[in-house]
Amino acid sequence: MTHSHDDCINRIIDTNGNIVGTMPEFARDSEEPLRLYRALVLTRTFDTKAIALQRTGRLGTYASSLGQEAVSVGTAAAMQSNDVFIPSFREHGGQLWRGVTLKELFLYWGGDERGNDFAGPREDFPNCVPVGSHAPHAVGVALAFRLRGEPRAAVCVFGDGATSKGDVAEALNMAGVWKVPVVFVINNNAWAISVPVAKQTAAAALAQKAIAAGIAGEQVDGNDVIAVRHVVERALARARAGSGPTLIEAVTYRLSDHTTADDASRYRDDKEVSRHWPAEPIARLRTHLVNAGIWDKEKEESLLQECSEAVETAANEFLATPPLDIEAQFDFTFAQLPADLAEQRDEALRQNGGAA
Ligand SMILES: Cc1ncc(C[n+]2csc(CCOP(=O)(O)OP(=O)(O)O)c2C)c(N)n1
Ligand SMILES: [Mg+2]
Repeated sequence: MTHSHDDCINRIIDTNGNIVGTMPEFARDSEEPLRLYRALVLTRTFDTKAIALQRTGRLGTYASSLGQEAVSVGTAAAMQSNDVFIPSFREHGGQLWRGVTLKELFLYWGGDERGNDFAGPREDFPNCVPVGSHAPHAVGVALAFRLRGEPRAAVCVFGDGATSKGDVAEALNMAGVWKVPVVFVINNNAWAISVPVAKQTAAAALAQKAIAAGIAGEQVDGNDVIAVRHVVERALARARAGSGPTLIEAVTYRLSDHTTADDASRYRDDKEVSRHWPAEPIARLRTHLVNAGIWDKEKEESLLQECSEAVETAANEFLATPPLDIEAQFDFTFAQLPADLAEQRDEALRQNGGAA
C-alpha cells in the first residue's frame, strides 16, 4: 500500500473510463451507475453555488468537496437507510444521498442550526467540524446497535489529517476490542489545510492504521464511485455479520482550497493540482456511461439543467428564510443559562430593540 493514487488496490473504472476490475452486482445494469452519476453532478452543482453565495456574502465559510464527491456518494450509497452516517464537514454528497435536503445544507452553511434538524435521516449526525472527534461517537453508536441486537451499522467519515488525532486512534482501538459494526472511511484528499500527508505520518498508507487496532483495513480509489460503493458495502456486510469493523482509506485529492477562508496557492503548487484533474471522479464515470451506450450529450444537458434548477430553488428558499431570533444562539445548550450568558442574552436583546 502506498500514498500514490496509481497504486491503489481497489479500482473498477480507471481515469479513462475503462473497466479494470470486476463489475460488482449493483453495477451490472444501468440504474445504479446512473443514480450515482446524478448524485455526483448534483453535489458539484451544489458546491459551485455554495462558493458563489459565500463569495457574495450570503453564506458562511464553506468547505468544498470538489474532486472528492465519489468518496462521499459511494459511501452513502453502500449504506442501508437505517444505518447511521457520522460525517465530517466535507461530505455534502453523502448527506444529500442520505436525504438531507439542499435547503438544509444551505441553511447549515449559512450558520443556521435548523439546517441540522434533518427532515429525512433523523438519526444521522450533523457534520462534525472538530477534526476526528466524531470517531469515538461512531463506536458508541455501533456499540448501541450491538447491545440492542439491531442489524445496523455506523459509518464514520473523516480526513487524512484526522488519522493523526488521538480520538481516531482510540476509536479504532475500541472498535477492534468490542468488534462493533462500524465502518470508518478516511477521505484522504492528500492535505490537512496546508499539511500534506507525508508531513502527517510516517506510515506507508493510512489504511495500515487498522493493523495496530486488529481490524480490517484496505485502500480504494476514492475517485471511482463504483469501487467506493463496492468496498464500503462489503465492509458493511462484514460488520453486520459480526465480523468486526473496517478502516477504508479512500484515496482522492482536494482540487479546491481547504475552505473559502483559505488560499491554497500560498502553500501548494498549482502544477500539483493540474496533475490531479484528469483523475477526478465525474469525467471518468461519464466516459464509462457513454462507452456503455447509456449516456449522451442530450442526457448530460438535461441533467445539468435539472441539477441547476434544484440548487437554485433551494438557494432561493434558503435566502428567503427569515433568520432565527437573536436569542436563539443562547437557547439550546443550557437548561438554565449561566449568569454571564444570561447577561449577554439580555444585552443582545437590548441592542436588537427587544424586551430584556
Ligand atoms: C480539533 C480541531 N483542531 C483543529 C481544527 C482546524 N481544522 C479544521 S480542518 C483541519 C484539517 C483537517 O484535515 P483533514 O482531516 O485531512 O480533513 P480535510 O479538511 O482535508 O477534509 C483543521 C486542522 C479543527 N477544526 N478541529
Ligand atoms: Mg485532508
